[in-house]
Amino acid sequence: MLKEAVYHRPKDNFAYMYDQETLHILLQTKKDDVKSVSLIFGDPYDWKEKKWQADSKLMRRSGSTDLHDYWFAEIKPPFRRLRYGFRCESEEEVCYYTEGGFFDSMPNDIANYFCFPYLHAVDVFSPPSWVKDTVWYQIFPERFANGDATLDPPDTLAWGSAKPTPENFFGGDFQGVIDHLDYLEELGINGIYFTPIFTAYSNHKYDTIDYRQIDPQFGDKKVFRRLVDACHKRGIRVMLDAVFNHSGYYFPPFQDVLTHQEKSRYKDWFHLWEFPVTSEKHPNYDTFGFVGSMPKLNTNNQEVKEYLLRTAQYWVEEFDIDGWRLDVANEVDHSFWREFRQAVKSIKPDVYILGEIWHDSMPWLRGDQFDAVMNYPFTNQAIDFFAEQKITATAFAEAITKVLHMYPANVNETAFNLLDSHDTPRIATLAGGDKNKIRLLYLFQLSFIGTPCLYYGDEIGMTGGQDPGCRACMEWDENKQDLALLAFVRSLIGIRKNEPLFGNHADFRFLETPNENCLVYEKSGKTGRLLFFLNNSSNPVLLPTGNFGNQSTSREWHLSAEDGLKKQSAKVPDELELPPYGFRIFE
Ligand code: ARE
Repeated sequence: MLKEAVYHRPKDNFAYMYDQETLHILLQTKKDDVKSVSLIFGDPYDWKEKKWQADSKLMRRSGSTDLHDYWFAEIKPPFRRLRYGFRCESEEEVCYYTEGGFFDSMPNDIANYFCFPYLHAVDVFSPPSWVKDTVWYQIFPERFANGDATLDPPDTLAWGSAKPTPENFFGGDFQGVIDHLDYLEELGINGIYFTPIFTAYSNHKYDTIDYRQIDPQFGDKKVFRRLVDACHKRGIRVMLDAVFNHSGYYFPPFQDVLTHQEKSRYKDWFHLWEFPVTSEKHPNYDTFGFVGSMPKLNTNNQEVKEYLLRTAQYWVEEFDIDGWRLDVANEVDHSFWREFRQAVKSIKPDVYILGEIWHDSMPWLRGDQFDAVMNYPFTNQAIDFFAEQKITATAFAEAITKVLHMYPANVNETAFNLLDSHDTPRIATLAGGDKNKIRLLYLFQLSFIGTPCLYYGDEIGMTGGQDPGCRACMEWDENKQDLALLAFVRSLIGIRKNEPLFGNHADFRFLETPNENCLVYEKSGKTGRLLFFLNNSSNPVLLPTGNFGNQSTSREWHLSAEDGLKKQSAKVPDELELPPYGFRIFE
């Protein structure tokens, strides 16, 4: 056994409360090294005749990555306390792994064991319950629809008349969104994420001037309130973008600094290096990236803190918004985010907090800061496999398994799974315009656990490269929309909402594939199980199903744009025919 590869810590993704009674324990070992693992566990105070009363439970292999196997067990400690260790068995040996190291036989001294001291209900990671059943739709307000031409900023171009540039404006606004709520409701989404809407200089509005005002090009507070109410009436939640890492150049406190320099009462609101403060050539203050027009805010300053936290509360309190997406969340201090959580949840306990972090984000997902992060590690793998076909089915399964094992299961259930965004090229462009690939991307995203987010216009096949290319005006001319793709996405969203196994109420796992172009996965839950077979290639495939064909499936699901979902009696055949980019689903 390769002992160096055996890993556990009694926290985070390796040991966590799934709910207030249930502990999940995981162990990592070298791939294909250990044959079986048992959890040895007991209450720390349960002794008889000087002997600790430990129990044992076989752990199941919950997944494999390129390097590791993961072993999983669920325990409900009757007194909410646990000491535990692992019995690992390989071909050549048996050993016991504990906090005190490795032993040939079970150690007697309880001090050696891992310790989960107490299951406190208050410490359980608890995102709002509605998020689990949400399908998000991301809107870049300047580019969704122009519903009120009287608000257009100077030099507004005719809708869709030019390619998006970092500077141009097309006049998208809230009235435009209100006008198209029927479209969104029919699509089936039930959450909208708006990129910034507060007064700012640029077309993307990430350079805030006034955090308490709606940008006049989008409308005013009255129309925003109408928008939120109209969404709520249709069961659609509303999430706004909080750009608290930095302000815009024209944010009055920063302007005050430029004017009054050392004498400015706002000089501690920013991270200034020296006086005179200047943005000429290279800014001499901390910024987002190297962008002089985005001075970094000092979120450790009491006044800044109060100002931003009050702002966050204001939009929840006054406008009943349902969520905050936090821009550049990982460059703001943890202490600020802890206070942020308390502040907004004290107004509305089920408000959703989503951090924009592109990397492994465990430190923000321990229950005291965010409810989710934007799951770009998922995005990257989905693009590599489906859109760009750069990796095999096994490599994809291993990579996604790794992403899943980065976090506790309850964190994965609310992960914000996106395929692209206003910061990346669109999927249609990444997939070289191949709609077959896009269909598989959506099928995987919408049948995966977590909460999926669609980027406006992807559902009708819009293309666009890296920012600003991905920010074109929404195409409203039906003759230019891919209506077949739209119908397909609409029916997938419908299935996700109506079939708990397809949606977020089932366990997900990959099955070993006999063909490197084909992905096989299973969703299982209280009501049964689903088996998915996806052919990610332009050739037809005859897939031997020896490994899973004999399992008790009884119906095949047929999905068509016209009739939605139809279920037909069928078993998985010994050899499964999959057309190019085809998929089949069995129940
Ligand atoms: C503009 C130009 C860009 C140019 C950039 C730098 O459009 O082409 O590269 O300037 O000069 C907003 C606007 C952008 C604008 C930017 C600066 O939307 O159009 O870019 O402001 O003016 C990292 C951060 C992540 C951040 C991305 C962009 O970690 O937080 O970079 N995303 C948010 C928003 C953006 C927004 C800002 C931040 C600023 O979502 O829209 O930009 O408020 C890797 C790294 C990630 C990195 C990611 C993307 O994976 O690991 O950390 O994200 O790439 O670069």
